[in-house]
Amino acid sequence: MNRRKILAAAAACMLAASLPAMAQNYRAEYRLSTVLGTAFPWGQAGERWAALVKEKTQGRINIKLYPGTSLVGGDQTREFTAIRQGTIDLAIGSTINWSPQVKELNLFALPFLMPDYKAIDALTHGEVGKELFAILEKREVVPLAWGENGFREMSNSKKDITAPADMKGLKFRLVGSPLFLETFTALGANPTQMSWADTQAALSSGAVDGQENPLSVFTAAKLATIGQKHLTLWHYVADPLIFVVNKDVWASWTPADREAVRQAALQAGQENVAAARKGIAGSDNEVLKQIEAGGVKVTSLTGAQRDAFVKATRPVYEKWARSIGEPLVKKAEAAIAKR
Ligand code: X2X
Repeated sequence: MNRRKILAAAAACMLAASLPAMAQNYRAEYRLSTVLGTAFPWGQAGERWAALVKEKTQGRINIKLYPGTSLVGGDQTREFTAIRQGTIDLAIGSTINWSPQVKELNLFALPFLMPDYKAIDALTHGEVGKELFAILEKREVVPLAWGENGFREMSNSKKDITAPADMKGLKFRLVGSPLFLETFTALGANPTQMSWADTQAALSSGAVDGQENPLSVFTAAKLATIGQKHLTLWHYVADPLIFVVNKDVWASWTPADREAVRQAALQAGQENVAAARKGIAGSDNEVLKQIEAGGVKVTSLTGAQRDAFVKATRPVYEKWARSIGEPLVKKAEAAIAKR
């Protein structure tokens, strides 16, 4: 080796030694899974999380967004398993899609548990949220922050729905655990499980008559243009989103970088909740106006009409409360009563 080469090698050694030891194991890219893309608040949250992480880690952690749950071929109910197995490094996932593997996440899908946004917040920001994060940790993923998909409203191509009897025989596309199928069956409908990837085609062709999703999804996916002209605001369930990292990936980062990823998730999560509620919550009903302008008949339920849906689904609620765990459900009910 000549003198120049020796000096260059020594300089390279010094540079390597000056980097945090772990940084040498960092990958060029980390894969972030979401169901919805950047036309939706959910996908935007993924983009934002990635950008904030890049900024806060000075580019040491480079995250690429894979929307459409493409890392599991669009099969969103397999996402949680793929995070555990390491096919997915990070995810922003709906409680619905992970509920087949984490039964406690069915909590948010108990029909009519959460009457309003304060009720969602009372769970995610309180003891219940902490307990659910502890459960996820035991399942070997690292939960960092809450986001929101939203209250799921029901639409269909056939008729206005104000009572369970109106749902009789209508084919609804649903996703998630059997709790959803049981809820719609109890209401007299004809539900079928299908991933989001297949839903728009099934609605277009008339293979199914209806679906249930938050209004932000209804508008961004332009469901009114594929025949979904009847919308019932019943707020029967809401799905929060959870920001997580695979446990081994998390362990491979320096403590300072982990903290940066956590802070980025908290910030992106907060912005995501605001975006998911924009034009929908409180006095701001811009989104509803837009939907009506698109020729959709929007039906709000009276208290008595809503009670009929609550009553019809109560046996499903009680059955699933046992499966989720009575103490957790009681804790959630108490937090909501106190909100
Ligand atoms: O598939 C759906 O309905 C969606 C996009 O809302 C979820 O991933 C739960």
